[in-house]
Amino acid sequence: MPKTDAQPRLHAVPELDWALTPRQLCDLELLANHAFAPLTGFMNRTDYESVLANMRLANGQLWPMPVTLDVPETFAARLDKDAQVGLRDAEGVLLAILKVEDIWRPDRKEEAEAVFGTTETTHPGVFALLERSHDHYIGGQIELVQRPLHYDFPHLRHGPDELKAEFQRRGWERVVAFQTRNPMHRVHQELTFRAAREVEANLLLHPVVGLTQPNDVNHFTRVRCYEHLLAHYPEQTTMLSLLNLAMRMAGPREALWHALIRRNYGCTHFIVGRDHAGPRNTRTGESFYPPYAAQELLAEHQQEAGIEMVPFREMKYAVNRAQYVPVDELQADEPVREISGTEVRRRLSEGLEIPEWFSYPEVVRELRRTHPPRARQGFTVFFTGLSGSGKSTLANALQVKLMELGGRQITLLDGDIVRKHLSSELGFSKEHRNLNILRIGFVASEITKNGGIAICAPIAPYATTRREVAEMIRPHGGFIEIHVATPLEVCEARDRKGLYKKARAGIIKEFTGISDPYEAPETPEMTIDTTNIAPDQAVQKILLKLEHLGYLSSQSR
Ligand code: PPS
Repeated sequence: MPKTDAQPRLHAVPELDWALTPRQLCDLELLANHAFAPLTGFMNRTDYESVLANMRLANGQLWPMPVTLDVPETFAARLDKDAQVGLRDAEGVLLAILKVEDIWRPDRKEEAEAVFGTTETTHPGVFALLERSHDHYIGGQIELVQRPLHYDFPHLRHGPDELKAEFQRRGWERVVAFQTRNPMHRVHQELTFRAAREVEANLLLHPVVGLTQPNDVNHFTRVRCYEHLLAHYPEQTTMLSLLNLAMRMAGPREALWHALIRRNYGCTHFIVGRDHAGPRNTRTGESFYPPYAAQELLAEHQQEAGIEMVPFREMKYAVNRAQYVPVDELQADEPVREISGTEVRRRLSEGLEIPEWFSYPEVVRELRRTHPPRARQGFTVFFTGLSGSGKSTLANALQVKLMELGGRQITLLDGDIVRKHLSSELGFSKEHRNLNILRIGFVASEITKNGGIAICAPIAPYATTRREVAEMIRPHGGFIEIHVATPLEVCEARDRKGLYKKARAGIIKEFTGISDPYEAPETPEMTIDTTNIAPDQAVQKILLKLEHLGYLSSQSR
């Protein structure tokens, strides 16, 4: 059982406090428990620049990933060198004190290029860096006051010292670690078996439970799945431990980083597969990194890293042998079966069979508990478009139609309703609009999570904010974006509220489409121009779409 520091040590009272973001909180934990050794704090500028340029700290030690503390300019401006900053969790608990060595404004595009090899914000790590992180970094040593507390799965959380002691207690000298952010199925079990056998080592299943990709299966579900799978490993040979890492999805650099972290946990070997920690470009569907780039980088550095890579080859289920076989050991034309991650999600969402050769029934059952078929999931229909485009009319008509079908709880979050009940103090500056949309997103995600239907109809003019809303909702259910693309001329000619006239006269400032931008969605689920279509016809189209996507059950048709 991991220790908790019940008696915080005495420490100086920090001059300023910083509430850590979820990413920073994960980083702090791994800095404090030495999983990020040789780092002893958030990076200063020299180390940061050296890591970007050479994958090494300024003293030459191998380290591929920036570990920085980002803060807004307003906060940075209040700091002097040598200031002490209290690092607190979301509840305000003081976890550590940062002794500031450096305060600087990084070139985050340069960082994206160096670490991720791209500045494309369709890359989740680049998006987090360029669109979600603050524009100043503060670096310095940290003094731990209290370890971050975890209430979930405490029996499976170990720091490096605890894990090393556990290996020693079990007499494990050679340990091969398996990293994952996904549920594990039989193919993963087979490849971990083979890896352990190949290098004659014990096996550590070391899944990441900190921050992974927004649409990943949540770690609570995954850990229950891993526990079921563990029962299928020979006792005494395999161990499960959770790693509270915030992944960056940086492909090759990330793989090397993962290996160094596992070395710090006392592992001697590390499994690296195809496209390790490489995300797909959501626009093109292509991987950001060549499939074996991670293995190549690790092969180059493994000796210096002090941990040996076990590269694994792709495996497929050979039907006639009733077992998984590496693809290069398959006979020509040998019949194989495979089910991709996307196909697993489709089968779960449609309530279809997932065969036993692919996954153990207990694991599938666990996944089904959190991923019921779409017809039993909540969803959000998110209309976006100019004022007067017909969003509210469609949203109202859709609500009524869904109520007529019956059996579902529906909430309408129309632009005007929200501005009255949730955002009455907000105006129409970019900042206020974003706040307004994020509030709508928060409420809609709660409704979706609890199996309800949220219909939102704000203007929502900015693409990145809409994306953020989608990311808040998608892990919990459906997010259907509908662009009400009625042209500006038509909206202006309608001018039901007389606002366009006022906007043209300059009486209303920052008016969307006139004196403020509207960024049209690039890939909405539907586009509806209400110029020549009656609301009930448009709503029929939406209902068909929802049915096609599987969100309306056959009983409610
Ligand atoms: S936003 O950008 O999404 O926060 O806007 P939203 O909350 O949907 O706006 C709600 C209604 O506010 C009226 N209104 C304005 N719209 C755009 N720009 C400016 N400056 C503005 N001032 C007031 C407008 O009638 C919006 O309602 P709809 O239903 O879209 O016409």
